[in-house]
Amino acid sequence: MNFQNYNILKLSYNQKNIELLKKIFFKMSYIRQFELRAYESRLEKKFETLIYLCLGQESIYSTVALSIKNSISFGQHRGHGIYLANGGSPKKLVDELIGLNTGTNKGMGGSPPIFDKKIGMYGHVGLIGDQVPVAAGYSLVNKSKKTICYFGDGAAEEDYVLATFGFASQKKLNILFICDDNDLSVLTPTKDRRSWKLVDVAKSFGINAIDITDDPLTIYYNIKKIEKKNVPALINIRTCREYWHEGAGKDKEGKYFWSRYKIVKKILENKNQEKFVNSTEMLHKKWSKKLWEKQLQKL
Ligand SMILES: Cc1ncc(C[n+]2csc(CCOP(=O)(O)OP(=O)(O)O)c2C)c(N)n1
Ligand SMILES: [Mg+2]
Repeated sequence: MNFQNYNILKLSYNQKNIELLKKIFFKMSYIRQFELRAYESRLEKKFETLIYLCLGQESIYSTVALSIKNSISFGQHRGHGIYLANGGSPKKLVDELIGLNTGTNKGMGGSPPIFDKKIGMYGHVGLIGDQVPVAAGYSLVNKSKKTICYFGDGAAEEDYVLATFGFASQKKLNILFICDDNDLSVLTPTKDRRSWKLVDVAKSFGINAIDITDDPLTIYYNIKKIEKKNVPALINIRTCREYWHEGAGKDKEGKYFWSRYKIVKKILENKNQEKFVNSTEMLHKKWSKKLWEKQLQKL
């Protein structure tokens, strides 16, 4: 099934929505150009540690960060976008990826566990979904801030993730679970792994749950509806991973592939925003090249 328009909100591109989309696109381009340079540097073997790129999934992190202020984020191994969208230091992120002690985790963790208390981001430690019960524990003692907990569709199958839904519901936690549903656990599609839908399971625990595509305005307006209620909620967001699960390589674009970045770019271009789109991409391309080159010299 093609999820490109799955439960998409059909909104008019009026001035307000165009301005909102431009803000989101700006962040998407920032993340994308950072990741593309990371990809190239890894491909050219300028560094050789593990790398989990979030290319293709930028709209999720960009939109969530713009929709909810003053939150705490828990990420899984594909966490660069969460970190950058929430104001993390790109320099510290490069340093972490290339193993310098000036990195987010002193260069000891690399790509998967990006952690920076300064911006309220906690990474996971290796088991997929292990951040989910930890995020619930955090939320239990920090009720004033919304805790946002990201995990993948593969991690959604772990018992401790499902058990956390029950706990969050019982304790009425101020937590938003976001499943980055790229339909893949490494290389295995969801249809070969399970027959149930995550939203149905979450609902059975009494959690408000929705299943949508990664269109920025659809994410934004759905979050606005649930954001103010300080109770647990889950958003399953259908998206496409564009690059390999790990490492520097591009996934084959299957029958149901879409690039949300390219779609958003096209929408803005069609709304006479070509100049903005080009200057934004150029700005981030130049910035990322300079940043990566400078930090790589330290190796
Ligand atoms: C408990 C556990 N089982 C298996 C693995 C190996 N593993 C690492 S990433 C991954 C796939 C995770 O898929 P998903 O949660 O959908 O995240 P995505 O990579 O798609 O972002 C697996 C199975 C692991 N790290 N932990
Ligand atoms: Mg996945």
